[in-house]
Amino acid sequence: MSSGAPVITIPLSSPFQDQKPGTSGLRKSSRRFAEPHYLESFIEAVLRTLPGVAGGTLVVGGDGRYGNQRAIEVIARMGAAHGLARMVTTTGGILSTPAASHLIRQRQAIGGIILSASHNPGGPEGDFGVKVNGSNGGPAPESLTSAIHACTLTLDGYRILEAGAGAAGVSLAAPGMQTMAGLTVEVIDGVSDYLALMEKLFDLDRIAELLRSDFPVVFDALHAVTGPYATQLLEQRLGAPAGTVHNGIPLEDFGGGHPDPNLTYAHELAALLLDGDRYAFGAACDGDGDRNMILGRGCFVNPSDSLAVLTANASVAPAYAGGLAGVARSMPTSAAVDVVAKELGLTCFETPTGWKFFGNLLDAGRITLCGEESFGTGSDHVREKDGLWAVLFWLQILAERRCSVGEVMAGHWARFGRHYYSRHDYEAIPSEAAHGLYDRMQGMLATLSGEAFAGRRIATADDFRYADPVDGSVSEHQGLRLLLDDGSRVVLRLSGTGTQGATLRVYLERYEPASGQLGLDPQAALGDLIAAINALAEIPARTGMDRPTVIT
Ligand code: VG1
Ligand code: CO
Repeated sequence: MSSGAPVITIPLSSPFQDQKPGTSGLRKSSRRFAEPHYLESFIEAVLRTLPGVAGGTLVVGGDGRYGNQRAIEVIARMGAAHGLARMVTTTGGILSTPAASHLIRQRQAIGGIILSASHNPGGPEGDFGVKVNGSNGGPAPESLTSAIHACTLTLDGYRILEAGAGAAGVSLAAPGMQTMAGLTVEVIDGVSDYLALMEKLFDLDRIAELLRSDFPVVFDALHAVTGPYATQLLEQRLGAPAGTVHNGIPLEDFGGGHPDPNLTYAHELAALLLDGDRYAFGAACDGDGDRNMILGRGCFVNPSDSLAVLTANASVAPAYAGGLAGVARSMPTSAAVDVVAKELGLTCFETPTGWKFFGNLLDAGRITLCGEESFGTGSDHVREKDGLWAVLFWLQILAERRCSVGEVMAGHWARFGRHYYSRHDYEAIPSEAAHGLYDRMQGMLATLSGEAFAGRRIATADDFRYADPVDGSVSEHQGLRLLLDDGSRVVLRLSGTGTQGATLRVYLERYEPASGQLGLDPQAALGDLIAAINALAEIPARTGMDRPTVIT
């Protein structure tokens, strides 16, 4: 440490072990984070493991949830004790995940710490989280998270600048420079750099023209991080009327809501678009701003379809007019984008769930667009999924095509065929029941090939394994797949992001060619697959639930 200000080393009575290897951060209840030394222990492991901390620059911010500002203060004091040279943070500590990714890249930082539990509820009774990103701006790769995990197992103490020493604390009230012993704390406006990036990628003037025509839009920030971004972007830059952004003030408990943009948790927005006719376009993002939900009048865009539509229409956005290097989707995401990629002569990669698996492909220039079925879409402009980027991309397409969202979808299916798709989530089931169900299915896989299933035959039953085409690293056990002989699929996974019990995800998919029936209700179109997997995996009996908690 350069300054000689008092650093205290606090010994830990029991080493901190509560971190799963392979997860890009730590997501637990706020109560857990309030336990003495809990947050500090994890930050210690991060600061000991992340390369370049001494003398480096670190980006820190979060989605505004309860605990955000305290964590920024702790990271500053611990960063100072570890010889960090500069911490870049934002007014109010508000920084969306994609904006953080951009900032890390722009500032050539050693990485970032994003304080968020993403789409999980916040507040003293909700969840808190600490995500670690690397110097490419993306979620820490498995090699780094495993090293952080290993470090948490051997911690004997942590180093922190004594409160009151070197600085009274970090003030996040306004942009400016502060120092804390040898550490420079730079507080910036977290929104403007991100807006400048969007300005480069899209023709915002053209979108503004669309919004000035008879095209009313609504955006629900769910009282989470995108409020300030969306207000500046939609209402100030693009000229949408004041009030276009609903729930635009970030609150520590998200107003008691669940900041997850899906039909269940963003039901107010869904009702505006699906039951009313006031708006032509609606969108929402999650707690930390990396997810998006797109709605048209009477029309919900399935996220897997959204990735396919963006790929098929990429040339309307200036940033992608020159063509795409390739595309990627996570394994449980529907193959809608595969069909588009094939037609356009693009390579389409299939990765495990989680944005970190796109990182190498993006860094190597092998892909330009990528996405997940879980409302995540993004491109090589940052190394995270990006909710508002997806909203702008859709508006760019609509500004060019001058038609409704429903017409875009109908036109897409008429050209490429339709992948009927649904995800059924069984949330907060007792861990033993979930693992019992999953382990049983895993054990049965070898016997399932060739068996009859929902009037088809199972062509392949396997546990998805991914070999990274860039660095050759292998990730095993990424989800159970039943691939049927007509191209339909059922996939089972256990969530890695829940904090209560376990969450079982069942992914269902069936392809209907362009000449077939394109206007069915997805639940009806997938009815036989749903019944078959419920029976085979004994889902109702083993979960004790006769229907999923969330259906997408
Ligand atoms: C979920 C989604 C996954 C996504 C992850 C992080 O994981 O299914 O696609 O990458 O959340 O998203 P899981 O393991 O619960 O299925 V976020 O918005 O928390 O950064
Ligand atoms: Co998120």
